[in-house]
Amino acid sequence: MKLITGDLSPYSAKIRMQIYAMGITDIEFGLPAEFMTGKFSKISPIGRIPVMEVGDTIIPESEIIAEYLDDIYPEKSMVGDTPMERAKVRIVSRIADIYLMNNIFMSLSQLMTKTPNQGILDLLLGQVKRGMGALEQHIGTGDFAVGDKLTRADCTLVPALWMCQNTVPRLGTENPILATTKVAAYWGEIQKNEFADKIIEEMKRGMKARLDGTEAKMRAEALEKEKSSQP
Ligand SMILES: N[C@@H](CCC(=O)N[C@@H](CS)C(=O)NCC(=O)O)C(=O)O
Repeated sequence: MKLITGDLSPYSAKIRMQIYAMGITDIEFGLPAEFMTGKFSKISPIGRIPVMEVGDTIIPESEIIAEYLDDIYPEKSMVGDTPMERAKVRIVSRIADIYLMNNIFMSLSQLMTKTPNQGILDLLLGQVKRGMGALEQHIGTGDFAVGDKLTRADCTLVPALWMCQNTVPRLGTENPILATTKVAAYWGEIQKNEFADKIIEEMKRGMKARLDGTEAKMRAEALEKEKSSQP
């Protein structure tokens, strides 16, 4: 199996954290040139990472990949032990994916425009704050997001909260974690977890590559290679 993944991609980081925590060691990681040249929909019609390649089949969407890993390694499954625990894990994971990460991601597009649209930012970051409020109600009070052990809820939340902390202030809005109590306590604690720490370091590496121009250079090289290979 091969995971198409990027260091800074929070949806990819979520799957990497699950793979590390489940102790799966035979999945290859990579990012094809097509992702950098804007042609990734040739590989996966949705055009986004992560994607899991299993033989000739591709599985897009982080939540589907997460479920697939749990299904093929049921003895290591990270979705919880009882129907109620599984429901709670899925709720937290869904809040992180849909209400936090998706809105943050869309708002980041405004950083790439010369004149950011404040209306768009207000709408999307308002939704992030609302999602954070919901998370504050649903998250547990122990060291983990749900129950007393690491689950997929943590794998989704760690990259989502890292994105909240490290990108939302760049959009002119206070880090929404600061307005919470339970989420803030959880965030302080979960960063000590070895698998959380590992993906946070990878995301930092991705952020550095974005900011210092390494990523742009790789994209330019990939585009150049594509151009020179055309007849
Ligand atoms: N719902 C998707 C979202 C994936 C997503 O948005 N990935 C970003 C990187 S974190 C991406 O590939 N963006 C490229 C694009 O939008 O063209 C999932 O859960 O996997």
